[in-house]
Amino acid sequence: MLSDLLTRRTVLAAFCMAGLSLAACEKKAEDTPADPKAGATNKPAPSDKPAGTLRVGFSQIGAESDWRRANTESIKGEAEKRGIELVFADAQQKQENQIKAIRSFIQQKVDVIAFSPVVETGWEPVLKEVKESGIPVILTDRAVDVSDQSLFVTFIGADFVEEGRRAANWVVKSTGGKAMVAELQGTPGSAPAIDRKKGFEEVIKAHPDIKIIKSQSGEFTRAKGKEVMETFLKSSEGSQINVLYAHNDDMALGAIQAIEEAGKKPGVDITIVSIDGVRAAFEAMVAGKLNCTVECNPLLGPQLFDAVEALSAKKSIEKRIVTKEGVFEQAQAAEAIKTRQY
Ligand code: GYE
Repeated sequence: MLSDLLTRRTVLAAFCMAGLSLAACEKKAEDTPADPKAGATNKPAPSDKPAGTLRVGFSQIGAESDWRRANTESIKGEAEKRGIELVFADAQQKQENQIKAIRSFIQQKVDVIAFSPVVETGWEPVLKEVKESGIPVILTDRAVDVSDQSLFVTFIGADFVEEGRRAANWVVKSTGGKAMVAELQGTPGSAPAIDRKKGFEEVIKAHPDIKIIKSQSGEFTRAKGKEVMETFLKSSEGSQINVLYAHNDDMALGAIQAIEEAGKKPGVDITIVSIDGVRAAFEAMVAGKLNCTVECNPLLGPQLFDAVEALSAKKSIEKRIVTKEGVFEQAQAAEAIKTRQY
């Protein structure tokens, strides 16, 4: 329809006036689709997205946990709701796949590149390439360790050190400051594994009777959490473990199975605290098998696309956007589960 075409052009003009980068506007102009029904003579569009539609490349880590799946759904759902075209790539836990995806987003000339970095280090070269292309980068969920902070516009996500502190404070409170702790760490080299360990250790330093006697990565998955907990329990210190600190709920849920198979009562013989606050963790708390979960909100879609839209409108955005989270104990689980969104 001619009116459609005019609307698209108006949107395009408004979009360009709003101050998106010149390159982006040129691309939008070039992408203005021909409308065969209106008998338009413009060249066929290289992409079938309507002019003015924002296109965002997003590189996701994978689907290792319930948290991650909720995060992916939030991002996909929010893009769809706002009419933003999302080019989504799943890296299957590999940094090299994320780097490839980011390079392909540069080639596709997306308007914004967003990603959740699997590990903290090793991003400088590819982020420099993105900077040269003029495409802004938004980090979601996990941070990167780079010396040049201009390589990304903002980092949206939780404060993982604080989550680790919260888990430790809960252990101090519930054990009276005396515990033999087994720790299941997240993906080696990832921001949440590094920071959740750091925050936890920072708090227990003041409590000499709380000791971490076992600590290993369970890679944020249920299967690995179960496997590593089995080896903890079978080790010579296995019978001393009376607290489990898992860097995410999925590993705690796997460990619960291992504890049961070893003939012990999770939540009773071994007190368990984990991080995320996914539905299955609340169910385990209602069943008395998990004692506490420290919330980490995966529903980052709205904040991500608020930032994308603010960028395209040349509005200034904060360098660090922190998500708000709580701590939930068994006694609150039955009530809280009713309103959980993930
Ligand atoms: O805690 C874990 C996931 O980066 C916060 O990654 C995220 C973590 C989350 O796999 O379940």
